[in-house]
Amino acid sequence: MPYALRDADVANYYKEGYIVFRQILPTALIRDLRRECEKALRIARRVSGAQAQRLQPVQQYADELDLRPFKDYADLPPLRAAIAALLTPRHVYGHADVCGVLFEPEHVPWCTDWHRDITLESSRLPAEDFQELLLDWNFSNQINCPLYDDACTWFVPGSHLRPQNLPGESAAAKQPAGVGWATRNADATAVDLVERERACLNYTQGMPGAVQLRLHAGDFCLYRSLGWHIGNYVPYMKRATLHDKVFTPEYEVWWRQWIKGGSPRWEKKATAAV
Ligand SMILES: O=C(O)CCC(=O)C(=O)O
Ligand SMILES: [Fe+2]
Repeated sequence: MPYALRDADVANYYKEGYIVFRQILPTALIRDLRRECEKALRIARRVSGAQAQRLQPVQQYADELDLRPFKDYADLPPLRAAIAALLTPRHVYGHADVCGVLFEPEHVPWCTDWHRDITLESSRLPAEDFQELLLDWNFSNQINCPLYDDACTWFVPGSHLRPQNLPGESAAAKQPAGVGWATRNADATAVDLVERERACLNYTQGMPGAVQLRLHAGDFCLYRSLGWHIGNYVPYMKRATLHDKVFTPEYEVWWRQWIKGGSPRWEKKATAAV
């Protein structure tokens, strides 16, 4: 049965910048993915240490993981249909060399900085091109698809439409001591874990207009990652959340050049809807 997507849901995605397809993964697929993600967690901690946030792309570890469930996720008909209905049939997720998994830290709570994944500065684009790109719906559609209940991600609805930050957003994004990416690898014996958890929560909650994305196992959340967002993590809440992107062919070309450090131009006409 196709996933029921109402016009109001589509309109809301454009306005708010995020949407959740509730319980769209079948239980058998969740089970298979959990099994492989258990292995992926061990790999992530081996490769990046106890505080590892992710393993991405999972394809890189094909010799240790069974990638079939990830392929099943990428091919899932109701999911493909829901994305086609929300965006267009040209929007495709589940690229094997992009899809990864987000995990909980082993010992110490931490949060990322409040951030936008791409800004005028990091886009390396002229201001007018960045403006085009910001308003282009093919751009910066990111996925969090949890295999366990997951309330780590917070998002500021509507912020994806604003090229300029509001003064309160810029102020709230400044990290006080002890929170943010830079403090991820704190020594578990040297920090008070409860104080650390509280500091991360206060910082996370301090962003005006932020909402906590409360996701359940098998939900699929799509969000415009050029809007303000954060991940806030505690070691006692298990996390294995597929982390992925939706590409059009044109956006994929742009993104692959940009992520390698290039400065590709953004051609608006090349991305027009068909
Ligand atoms: O953990 C999350 O859900 C968000 C992670 C994130 O925004 C990032 O690593 O850029
Ligand atoms: Fe991010």
